[in-house]
Parts: sequence; C-alpha cells; structure tokens
Amino acid sequence: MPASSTIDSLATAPSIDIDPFSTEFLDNPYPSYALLREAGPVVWIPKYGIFATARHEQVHEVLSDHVNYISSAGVGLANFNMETPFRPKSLILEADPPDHTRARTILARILSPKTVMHVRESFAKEADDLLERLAHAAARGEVIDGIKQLAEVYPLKVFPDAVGLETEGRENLLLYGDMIFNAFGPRNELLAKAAEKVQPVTSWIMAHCQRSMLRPGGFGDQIYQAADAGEISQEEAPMLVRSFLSAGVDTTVNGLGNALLCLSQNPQSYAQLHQDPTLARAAFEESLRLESAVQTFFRTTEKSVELAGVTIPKNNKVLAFLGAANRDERQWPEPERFNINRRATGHMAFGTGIHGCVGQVIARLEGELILSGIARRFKRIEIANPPSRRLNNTLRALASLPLRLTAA
Ligand code: EJD
Repeated sequence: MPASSTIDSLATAPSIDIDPFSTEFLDNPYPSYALLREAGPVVWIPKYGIFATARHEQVHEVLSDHVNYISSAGVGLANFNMETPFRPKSLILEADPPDHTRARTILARILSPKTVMHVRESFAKEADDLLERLAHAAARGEVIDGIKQLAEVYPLKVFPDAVGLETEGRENLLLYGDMIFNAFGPRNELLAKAAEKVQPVTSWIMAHCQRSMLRPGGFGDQIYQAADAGEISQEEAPMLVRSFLSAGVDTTVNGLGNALLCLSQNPQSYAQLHQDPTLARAAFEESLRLESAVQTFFRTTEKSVELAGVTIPKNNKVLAFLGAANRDERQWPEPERFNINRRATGHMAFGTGIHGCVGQVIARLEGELILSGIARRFKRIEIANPPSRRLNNTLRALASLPLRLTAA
C-alpha cells in the first residue's frame, strides 16, 4: 500500500477553542462536554496544545492502553519530560510498569476486599454515630450542611483512622487534596490560591508519612511491613503512605457530596432508596457516573499513536474527560438522567486498566454505609438553600449543600 493512502485514511482532530479549566467551564462542564463529544472522537485544544477525548469508547481505549499512553510523564497537564514535577513523583500514580507494579501490588493487598471486610464494622459504626447526631440536629429543625457536616466529616474520620493517623491536624488532608488535584491542571488562579498554603500543609503530610506517626497494624504501618519484607525500600515506604494521604480523602468527600446532591435533586429516586436501602450501592454507583468526583485525567503518548483515526505524535498530552465519557449518549440511554435502577458499572469515575482506582472497594463501602444509613433514617432529603461550588481543576466539588432531613 502506498504511504499516501495510509495518510489519507487519517482524520485531523477538530480544533476546539475552549478552556476546560476556566471558571465558567468548571462551574458547569456538561454543555461543553456535549460539544466536545459532538465535535469528534478526538479533539485538539489549542489553548494548551493538547489532544482530548470526551467519548466513552476513546476514554476507555486511552486508559486501557498503558503501553502507548504512559503515566510516568505525569497524569496532569504538566509534562514531566519537559518540566520538573511540583512534588516528588508518586510511586504508583506517576509510574509505569514495572515500577508501578511493585507499588500497586502492595496497595492492592492492603485495600483488597478481604482486608476491607475487617474495617466494615468500624466504618458502619462511625456512619451510624454521625447520622444519629445529624438526625438529632435535624429533629431540632436545623438545616444540615451535607458537605461540611457529613461528606467531609465521615471520610476524614474513617479513612485516616484506618491508615493509623492521629486525630490532630487532619484538616490538612483536605487542604493537601485541594492542592494536588488543582495541580493536575494548568497554573491558573485556582492552583495559585490552593498553593498559598502549600508549605505548612506539605510538611504536615510528609511528617505523618513516617512510621513513628502511624498506628501499628494500620494501612500506613502495613506499607512499612512490606518494606521490612523487602518488597520496596525503606525510603519508598513514606512515599507510598503519601499516596494514601493524597488520594484517600478528597475523592470520597466529593463522591459522597455529589451523591447527596443527586439524591436531594431526585426525590423519586430517594423515595425508592428509602423504601429499599439495599439500593444504596447502586445509588452511589449511579451518582459516580452522573457526577464523577474526578472529572479529568491526562496521559502522555509514549510513541506516535492512532486514536479513532487521528495520529497523536509522541510525547503529547492526551486529556481524558471521565465525566464526559460517563454521559456519552453512545454508551448510556438517557445519560443525563439520574436512574438508580440502571447498570452504571462500566463508568469511568474510577478510571480503568492498571491504574484503575486501587481504593474503590473502600470508596464504595463508604458510599454504601452513608447512603443506606440515610435511607433508613430519613423519609426525605431536600435542598434547603442553593448549594455552592468549590471549583477545582480536577474535582467536581461542592463547598456547601444545605439540606433539610425529615425523620422516617
Ligand atoms: C488520584 C485522581 C498518589 C495519588 C494517587 C491517586 C490520586 C492522587 C494522588 C486519585 C488522582 O499516589 O499520590 S483520583
């Protein structure tokens, strides 16, 4: 075949003049996602000189192919081949096999369904205690902030407890999360704001990655046990603990917060959940699809690759819009509708492939326990005042969600 016919068969990615990290875009990305999906399977975003995809098929393809689309050059906009990372690279997130595999094996063991079974009881008790307190406040006629009093409180209690972290200073985990998830985007105003507090927060985080700061037997200590066994070096252990402290709280806070938003905006779905609290897992999954906590992820092409007929040259950044793939009408019937009876599995909110969320068992546990606990206690969950957003370059996040909770 003559070389030209190969070239002829290739499409050019349409150029879309859009800033996916602007205030307007982040405030409500969904109309822009529809536009990006319609424009083609792969688009070019000139503002950042990146390729992007908003369709489920291509997002799935990019995330499934860790050979062509690597993570070691960073999973944000910054290309670590060209600029130095803002913090030492994560041993798991920002790594490729075989380095990635060693770290992943350890975290997958610590966060396996079997080990997570052991924390279920304490996680359930904490959910119960918290919801009991909120039920009392609601019974006094108080409006409950679903974010500040629930979605932030619960993950900030149970996950650090499981890791083995002291209670003092845990709010640093939210500040740190806000920073690193902003840092996956461009150096815009959002990142500048988050980075103002970087120094004290980073030193608190790094100090708490030390073995002496971690309760024996907790998830953090188990990483040091893996180091004792020679699976990683003693110097690598604190860096893997850092991954727990980076990814374990802000993600679930917003997963829960977005689920509360979905349920309070969809009273019929809530009535169904109230009637049958065993639907909690399905409801959480559907809210992950519709309002994904993590909206975007980047990869970097390891060589020139073809994606849906478009050639992406080597060492280019590719932006995968997870939150857009999760609303792709090519994949889901009535994609914009919150429907807890659908099969939401196959959504991209946890990613997929070798980098797919290693903590998803524990994330789903937190979602199930909070949503089933609410379902059992409250007949209605209603929005009392307009919610406000917390804009972040990567996360779909609320600052507040004023709720009226009516006892069953
Ligand atoms: C993450 C989007 C780390 C780390 C791992 C995962 C995330 C962030 C940080 C979860 C990103 O290893 O430090 S969802």
